[in-house]
Amino acid sequence: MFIDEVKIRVKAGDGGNGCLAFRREKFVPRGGPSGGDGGRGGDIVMVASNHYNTLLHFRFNPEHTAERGRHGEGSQRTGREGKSIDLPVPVGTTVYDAETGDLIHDFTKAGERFTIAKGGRGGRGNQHFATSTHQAPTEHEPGRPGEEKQLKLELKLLADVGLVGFPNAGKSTLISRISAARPKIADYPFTTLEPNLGVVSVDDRTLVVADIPGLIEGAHLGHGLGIQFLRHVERTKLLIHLVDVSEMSGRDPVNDFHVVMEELASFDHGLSEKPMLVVASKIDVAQDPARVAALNEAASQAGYPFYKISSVTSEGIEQLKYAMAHNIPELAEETVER
Ligand SMILES: Nc1nc2c(ncn2[C@@H]2O[C@H](COP(=O)(O)OP(=O)(O)OP(=O)(O)O)[C@@H](O)[C@H]2O)c(=O)[nH]1
Ligand SMILES: [Mg+2]
Repeated sequence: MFIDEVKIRVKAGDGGNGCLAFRREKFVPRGGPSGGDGGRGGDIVMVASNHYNTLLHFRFNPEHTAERGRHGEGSQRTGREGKSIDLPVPVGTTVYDAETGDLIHDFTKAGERFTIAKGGRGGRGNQHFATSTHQAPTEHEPGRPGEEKQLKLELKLLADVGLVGFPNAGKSTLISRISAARPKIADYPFTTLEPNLGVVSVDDRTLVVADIPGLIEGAHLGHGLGIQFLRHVERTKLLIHLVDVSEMSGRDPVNDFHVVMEELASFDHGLSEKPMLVVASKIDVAQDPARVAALNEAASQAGYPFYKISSVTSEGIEQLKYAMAHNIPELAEETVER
């Protein structure tokens, strides 16, 4: 469930052919063989990048071919080399040969480069085949084919954003709204028993959002499903704290907010210091604006930005998506660069 997987095909460029040519020049009586070599084909190089956190970009684009080398020409001209291609992959990507299942490479740090398919060598032109007894060689080599491989890429997904809140707060409904994930949603607490991950696109960026089982008072003592699932959001860069502001919950939103904050603090592991957006959910069925205002006030006092959404009418969903992207440091930086 936490593994993103994609199959791709890569084909490095073929080498150019060696040329068969003889020098023919005015006033040079016996021109020798002059066929140049073919150029090398381009390589396919994978480069680990921090700018990608999923393999989604390969899903839309599973075939990559590098340019072939140009053929050699007369007058000993070597063909131009084919251009190599860089394929960015997220740090943490593991590459397997899709046919044999063998591990080819594991990308562990940003900037790491690995040539996954080598371009073919160019063929030699006839100029190389001349010897003292063989002065007019007609031999010339074809270029070698570039390597071609079927690859399987795997990436253990780490969530960028964690959804926390009471059971039934609408966490799974939200993730199903903003991503392709289709977790179970139901009108009772503890519908989600295992974390779900969704990949959310904001402009041309992607972020991974984790939906985890709800927390209740005393979760750190093992009440409800406990706080064990919080380890799945421990390494996220941002938390979204959903608070049901409808009357249906039968509880006070401000109280819910504090209860969850205390459970996060009990789990510790830096969760209470993480950037957080406080989000009032089910705003479409919230009758009493005072409850929403009170939650807004509590969030501001604690220093967190506040948003209001309805996953049913879509109110506030786009704003929340952009707020997520802007509150994740690397993503925000890139948005500025563009
Ligand atoms: N009216 C309305 N209902 C919503 C909204 N979001 C969620 N719900 C309903 O609230 C109920 C609970 O939603 P879930 O998404 O399962 O809640 P959850 O937070 O994932 O709950 P657990 O997995 O049990 O922790 C479902 O009946 C949803 O249809 C909303 O924006 N408006
Ligand atoms: Mg759920």
